[in-house]
Amino acid sequence: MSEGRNKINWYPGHMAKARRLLSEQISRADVVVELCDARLPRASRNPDLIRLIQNREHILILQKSDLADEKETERWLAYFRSLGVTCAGIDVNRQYKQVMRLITDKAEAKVRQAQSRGISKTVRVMVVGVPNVGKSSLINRLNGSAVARVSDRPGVTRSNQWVKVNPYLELMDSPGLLWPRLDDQQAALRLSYIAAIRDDVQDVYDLALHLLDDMMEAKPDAVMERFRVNDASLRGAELLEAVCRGRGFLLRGNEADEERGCRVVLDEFRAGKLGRITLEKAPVPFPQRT
Ligand SMILES: Nc1nc2c(ncn2[C@@H]2O[C@H](COP(=O)(O)OP(=O)(O)OP(=O)(O)O)[C@@H](O)[C@H]2O)c(=O)[nH]1
Ligand SMILES: [Mg+2]
Repeated sequence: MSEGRNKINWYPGHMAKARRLLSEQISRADVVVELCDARLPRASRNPDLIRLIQNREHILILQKSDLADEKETERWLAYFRSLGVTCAGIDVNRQYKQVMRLITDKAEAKVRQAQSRGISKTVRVMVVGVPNVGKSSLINRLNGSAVARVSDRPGVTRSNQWVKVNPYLELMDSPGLLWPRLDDQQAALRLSYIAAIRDDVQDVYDLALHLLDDMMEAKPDAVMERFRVNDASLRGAELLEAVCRGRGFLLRGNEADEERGCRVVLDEFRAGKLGRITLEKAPVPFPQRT
C-alpha cells in the first residue's frame, strides 16, 4: 500500500495517561476480556495491550461479527485457538451470553481456590480494546442494564469504572486504547474505517482509496455491484474514478466528484451497505504438536 499524504497522528494526549492507569488496573484483574473488531482482527488488536495482558487469564472476543464474513470469522477463530487463545466471535446484542460462559470457565478455578481458604471471592473482569470496538455495549449487556455510555464515535468512555454485576462478579469498562507507534500507516488507516480513530485527523481521500482497495481484495463482487464498476482489476485512483462515474458523481466538465465519492465509500462501508465483509484474511492455523 502506498504511504498516505499525511502521517496520521493517532495517539491523543489523554491516552498516555489512560495507558498508565490501565496497566495498573490490569495487574489487579482476574480475567481480561480483549475485544477486537471481527472485520479487522489484526489491525484492531493493540500490540501494546497484548503485551500488558500477557501471562494473565485472557479471552479474545471478535465483536461485531454480525458485520463480518462468517466463514472468515471461523478461520480467524481457528487461527487464534491454534495459538492457545480462548476466543469467540459475537454480535453483542445476540451472543453476549457466550462471553459470560467463557468468563465463568476462566474464573471458576480462582473462585474455588478462594473458597477452599474460606474466602468468598469477587472475580474482577476488565474489558479492554481499541476505541469504538464495543466495550461499553458488552458491559451493558453482561450487566443486564445500561450502565456505560455507548456511541458510534471513538473516545466515548473516558474514565475506568467498576460495575458490580452480582456479588461474585465485577466488570470494569475502560477507555479505548490506541498505541503510540506511528510506523504502521496501514493499521492506522484500517482503524479509521471502523471509526476507532476520529475522521478529523485523516485525509479522507487516502482513507477512501485504501478502503476501496481493501474491499476490492475482500469482496470484489459486492464492490462492483454497489458502485457499478465493471473492471475487477482497477485499484487506487482509477478505482475511485470508476466509482464516481459508476454512481454518477460528476462535476461540471464531466470531471469525477472525488470528494463526494470518498465520503460515500466511507459512509456506505460503515453503514454495512456492502454486506458482511472481513478486510483481513486469517493466517493458516499454527501447526499443532502431536
Ligand atoms: N453491529 C454491531 N454493532 C456493535 C456491536 N457492539 C457494539 N456495536 C456498536 O459500536 C459502537 C461503539 O460501541 P461502544 O460500546 O460505545 O464502544 P466502546 O468500545 O465502548 O467505545 P469507546 O468508549 O469510545 O472506546 C456503537 O454504535 C454500538 O452500538 C456488535 O456486536 N455489532
Ligand atoms: Mg466505551
